[in-house]
Amino acid sequence: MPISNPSDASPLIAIHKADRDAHHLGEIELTVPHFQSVTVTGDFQLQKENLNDNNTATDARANGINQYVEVKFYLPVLIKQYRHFGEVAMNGTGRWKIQYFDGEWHDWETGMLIRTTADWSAWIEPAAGVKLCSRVRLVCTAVDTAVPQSRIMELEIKY
Ligand SMILES: [Ca+2]
Repeated sequence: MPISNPSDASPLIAIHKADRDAHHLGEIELTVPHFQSVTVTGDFQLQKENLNDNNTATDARANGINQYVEVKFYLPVLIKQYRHFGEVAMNGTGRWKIQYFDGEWHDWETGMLIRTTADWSAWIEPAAGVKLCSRVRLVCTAVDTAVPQSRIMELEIKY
């Protein structure tokens, strides 16, 4: 029904906007299954698809600084925390960072220590906070000197 009086419309608009925000914010909180459903792109040396294949026995490998794996979402999502699973051949000298894209690339987490044990890190909430983004990247910022090659069994990001 058309509303001819603007004073009648504004409360309705406010209610609708609140409903819309609640509805959409609920939908776009990233989950691990959503993160794992994306086919990655990027320029890791080897096996980039192993980063989010829900298998902690398969590793992704980088052998150069700035090599990355990218996860692109169909719609923007909210990210809040991440964890990663290590590989025992590493000696701990490798470093990663995570970037997010909201129209341009930003660092979300930097100085991530490569893991040297076959287990998960804790869930980590970067100091940069919750971000709404359409893509994320894991980037190699230092190649582990053990092989030399930086290996990661699995990365998980979620709200
Ligand atoms: Ca894997």
